[in-house]
Amino acid sequence: MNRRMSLIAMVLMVGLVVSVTWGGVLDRVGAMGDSLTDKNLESGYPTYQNWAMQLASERGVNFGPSSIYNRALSGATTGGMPSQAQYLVNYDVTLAVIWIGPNDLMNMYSSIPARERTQAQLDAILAGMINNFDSAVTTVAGTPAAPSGRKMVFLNCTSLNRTPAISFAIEHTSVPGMFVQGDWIVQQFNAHIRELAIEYGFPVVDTYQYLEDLMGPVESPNTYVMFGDVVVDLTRDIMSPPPKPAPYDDGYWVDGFHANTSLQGLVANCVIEAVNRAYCCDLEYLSDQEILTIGGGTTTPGLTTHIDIRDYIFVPDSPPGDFSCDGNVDNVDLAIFSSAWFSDYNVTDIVPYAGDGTTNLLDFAVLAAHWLE
Ligand SMILES: [Ca+2]
Ligand SMILES: [Ca+2]
Repeated sequence: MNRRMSLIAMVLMVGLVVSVTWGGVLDRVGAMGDSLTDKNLESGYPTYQNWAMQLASERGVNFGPSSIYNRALSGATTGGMPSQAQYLVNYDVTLAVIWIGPNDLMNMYSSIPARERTQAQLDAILAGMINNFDSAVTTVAGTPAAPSGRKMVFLNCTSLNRTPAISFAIEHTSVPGMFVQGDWIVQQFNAHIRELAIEYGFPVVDTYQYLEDLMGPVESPNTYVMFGDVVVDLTRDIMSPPPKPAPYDDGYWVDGFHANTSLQGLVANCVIEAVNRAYCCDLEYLSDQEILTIGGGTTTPGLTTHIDIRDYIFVPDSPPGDFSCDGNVDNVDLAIFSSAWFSDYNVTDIVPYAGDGTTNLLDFAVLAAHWLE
């Protein structure tokens, strides 16, 4: 009997029900960040909902009464994170999500003339960002050696240069190097966030690579992404948005910078994937049609599609098939799997993406492939 066959035999024999959860991690969820997470940005965008608002309204994630645990503020830099973190500690949140960085760069662009910027200044800005981020994380989560018990999800700084607004600026500036400098800072900052995540065992959503892949090659960027049969526009003619045919949705606000509801919905799914894998939660993904509905877009009745975001979530020591979230794929996971056999338990129904409604051999193949990792 080969390894897979013997595992199948074990699945059929093991009747033990094992339930391993990080109970309570979603009891009180806080958010730190800037306008990409700010809950008060609906004016002018009546159908807009960012990732946190979508998780609150569609999945009942508890951000507190009137989302008071969402402390994100439009315009905030990393400098605002320690105080946002202190709020979350005062509210005694169980989980804190942090997504910050772009405004530090925007401040640099506007405050230091591009031609006069020195490497020492770039280093100082980066060091400040890292210091602020670390301080916020320590406030919420303690240290790796002395953890507070609060969990976190890190979203790294997105690739600003790929937003339509900054792409437009890069094309038309006489000092394109200023944006190369900005990108250098972002990449160093993100590398630090990943190291910190490994130290703490927290998941990271790679919003930088997500936007890189979404926008495609720099020389010939993607102009749209499909949500089912709906064209989600990735361009923004900032001066005069052209009329678009239906079914159609805007990926960005008219500023060409802020992700609109559709793209924010994908970020919501990234956070769902992060908490599911890192903390054994079982939140269901938002379907593309659901996200379009939230954003007031056109949907196709009966059509349920999912854009696969799994590549953008990094969970330290978390091989696929680790249903118990302890870092190993072993008998504990097999017991969970076998007790879910042929059920619609979405923790074990991982193939195809977003599941097929059944824990079956497709899912078992993943467990078998990572057995004893
Ligand atoms: Ca396990
Ligand atoms: Ca399945």
